[in-house]
Amino acid sequence: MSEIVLRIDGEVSQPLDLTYADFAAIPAADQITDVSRFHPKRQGDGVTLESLLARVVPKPAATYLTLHASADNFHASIPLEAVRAEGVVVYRLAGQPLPVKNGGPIRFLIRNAAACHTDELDDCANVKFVDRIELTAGRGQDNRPHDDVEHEQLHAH
Ligand SMILES: Nc1nc2c(c(=O)[nH]1)N[C@H]1C(S)=C(S)[C@@H](COP(=O)(O)O)O[C@H]1N2
Ligand SMILES: [Mo]
Repeated sequence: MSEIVLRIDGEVSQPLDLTYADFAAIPAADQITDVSRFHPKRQGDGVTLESLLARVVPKPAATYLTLHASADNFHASIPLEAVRAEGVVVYRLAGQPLPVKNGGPIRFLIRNAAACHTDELDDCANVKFVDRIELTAGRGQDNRPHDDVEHEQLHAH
């Protein structure tokens, strides 16, 4: 529980490393319990993206939020203003760290994600196993599938 599970860096005033205990200590007003209320097929508790951004203080140059999952080399980069109020960082399930089978230890979720590859804020940007959130000046690394064929190949893994 003292292991760093997420780093937030890039175009920020104050980079931040977070452990499970750090997430659990975030004030109740910023906690989002039971994400299945808005994503029926996903489970767990999280915190608002906004509460984490308030701590790192994005620089004016930061225009994209780039999500990195080094576990499987998956990346998504989405416009910061569009995702600011919609992002949830899921870290816990039933009082324990979010299991890998649920996309843990950290999973990003967009409250009202669009269908896959129909929008920048799509279901494909709900990155599992996120270990780094990088604020970038312009679009950063992004290898989300572009079409149905690529998408099926990814889901076949
Ligand atoms: N790390 C990682 N996150 C990922 C993916 C992936 O392959 N690796 N697939 C994305 C895609 S294309 C979709 S549609 C959703 C699927 O989420 P689910 O497994 O909860 O249904 O996760 C997204 N997050
Ligand atoms: Mo997807």
